[in-house]
Amino acid sequence: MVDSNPSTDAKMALPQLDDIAYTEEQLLHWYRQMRLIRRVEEQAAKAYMQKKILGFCHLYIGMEAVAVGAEAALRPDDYVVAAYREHGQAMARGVSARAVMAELFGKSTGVNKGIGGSMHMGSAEHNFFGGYGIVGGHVPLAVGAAFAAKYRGEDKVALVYFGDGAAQQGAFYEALELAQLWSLPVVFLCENNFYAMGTSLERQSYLTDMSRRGDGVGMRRWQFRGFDVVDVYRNMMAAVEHARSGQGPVIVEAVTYRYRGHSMSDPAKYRKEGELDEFKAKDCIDSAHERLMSEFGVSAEALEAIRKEINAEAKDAYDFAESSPAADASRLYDFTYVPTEA
Ligand SMILES: Cc1ncc(C[n+]2csc(CCOP(=O)(O)OP(=O)(O)O)c2C)c(N)n1
Ligand SMILES: [Mg+2]
Repeated sequence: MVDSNPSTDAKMALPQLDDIAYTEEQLLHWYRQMRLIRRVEEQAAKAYMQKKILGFCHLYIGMEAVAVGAEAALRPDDYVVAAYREHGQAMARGVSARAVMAELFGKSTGVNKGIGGSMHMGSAEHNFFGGYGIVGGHVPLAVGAAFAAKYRGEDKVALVYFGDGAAQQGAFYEALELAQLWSLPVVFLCENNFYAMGTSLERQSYLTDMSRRGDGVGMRRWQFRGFDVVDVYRNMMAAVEHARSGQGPVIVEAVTYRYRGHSMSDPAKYRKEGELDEFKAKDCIDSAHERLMSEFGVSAEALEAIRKEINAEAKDAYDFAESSPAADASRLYDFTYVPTEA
């Protein structure tokens, strides 16, 4: 599915990644994070079916390695902007499972006091600016954040997640152009999961290597596989280093796949036969599990203990959300433009 090497141009040569090391401790942390994100979303799916969660709800199941690997390459003071499939991205940034679940339930203990909901999770404390439901509309926000960092002389980067569908939007192209023109520290991270709602990549885009969107503005770019957290980490380390070192923006594309439909109301009948199984065979949790055992000698029992611990944490988040008080509708406008005391 991944296109062949995009370019032989020296400026565009692929980075050398094999030397980027990681420790057992890091990989264990990523494994836990991916498991937690998945389990929280499985619980959310259950709650949705029971009508405990209402409205839109887009799950990230299958794509966890992308957010976890990307986050591992960032610093807490960097900026992150996301679209509407962002529960996992918020958790990878450090927002708690409780705060995410309570937000999904529309409870006052949620990360945005239950007023934002599934598509609008944000946390200033974590420099996590979005959740946005307007496809592609959030991409320029990262350019603004990166401009602020550069203007203030800070060495922060702004990372923006966007889908293959979002890469067709005008706002996206404008953002790329300005970031490149002003050499801003932005990492544009395309999560190419092969579908924009029910429309397959081939039906919506002439080019299927979305990183090539950078060619039109001369931006450093490459594509990589997003199924293994170590692969993602290495590629994102190179991308973030490029942006942080003052060489300007970079656009990278993680090839990934969502196991569920676009949203909870989508049975995903448009998939090709066998496609889902083909991608499940590359599952990011399974591959981290294998790496932990084969590279670091972690025992199957130790990993099973982690699984149980994480399941308990997700259950705790569910119970916490269920027993929390509902969002206070009278405060609907309090948090829209300016911070208001809690
Ligand atoms: C401006 C705009 N146009 C259309 C929509 C309807 N819409 C919601 S999600 C979506 C598909 C986006 O796909 P992609 O960017 O690949 O993200 P994914 O859902 O795969 O994560 C569309 C067209 C929207 N929300 N905003
Ligand atoms: Mg998509």
